[in-house]
Amino acid sequence: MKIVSADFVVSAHQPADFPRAKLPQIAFVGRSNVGKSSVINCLLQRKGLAKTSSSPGKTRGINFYRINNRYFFVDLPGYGFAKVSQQQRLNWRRLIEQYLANNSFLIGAVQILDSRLELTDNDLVMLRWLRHYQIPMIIIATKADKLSQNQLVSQLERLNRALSVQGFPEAIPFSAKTKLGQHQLWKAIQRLLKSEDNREKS
Ligand SMILES: Nc1nc2c(ncn2[C@@H]2O[C@H](COP(=O)(O)OP(=O)(O)OP(=O)(O)O)[C@@H](O)[C@H]2O)c(=O)[nH]1
Ligand SMILES: [Mg+2]
Repeated sequence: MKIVSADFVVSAHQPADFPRAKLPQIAFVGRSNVGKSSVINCLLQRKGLAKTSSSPGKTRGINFYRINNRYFFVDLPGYGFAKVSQQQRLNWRRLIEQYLANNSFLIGAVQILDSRLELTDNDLVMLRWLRHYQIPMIIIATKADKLSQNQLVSQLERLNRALSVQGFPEAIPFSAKTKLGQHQLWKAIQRLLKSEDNREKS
């Protein structure tokens, strides 16, 4: 995909902040610090567009990026960060549900997992939300560069087994550092965008 433009639009803290442009949206979800912003920067080949940080909980609002004036990439705040108050957790939950529910522009979500870790309860809650709202999902297992080839193979097997037991699709191995999986992920995203184009035409 040729990226002609990629612009930060807004960091939404309430539904009134969501952009009104009638463009399809692809959301990026995952636990805090898993590498969501890095995946977006990697796909767009823009180093600092989505803010990344080694301290978790960096992305607090829902950040919208307009790509080629045709669609949005949407960076959701991460879940599972221990050092937040009960109130912040509730706010997070409400904002995400308000975003996911009845959003006809949301044509798909990229669920990001850490290739080194097991599927967490929070990951499962998120995946079930996506399924509940019938949002097509792409799953990736990032930070693959932190594993040896053998470790990656066995970790992926474990993750994919846990995912398939719950009826979810397999994870694409990914690394924002080495760009492993970048083309496969773009292809999957383009498939979603294309099916949206076809739906609009019909
Ligand atoms: N080695 C390696 N490090 C990565 C990769 N992806 C992200 N990181 C690092 O992991 C840390 C967190 O990355 P972010 O992209 O900020 O993660 P995030 O999910 O957006 O974090 P929050 O917005 O805080 O929830 C940063 O230090 C990144 O440099 C990867 O594929 N490989
Ligand atoms: Mg982030």
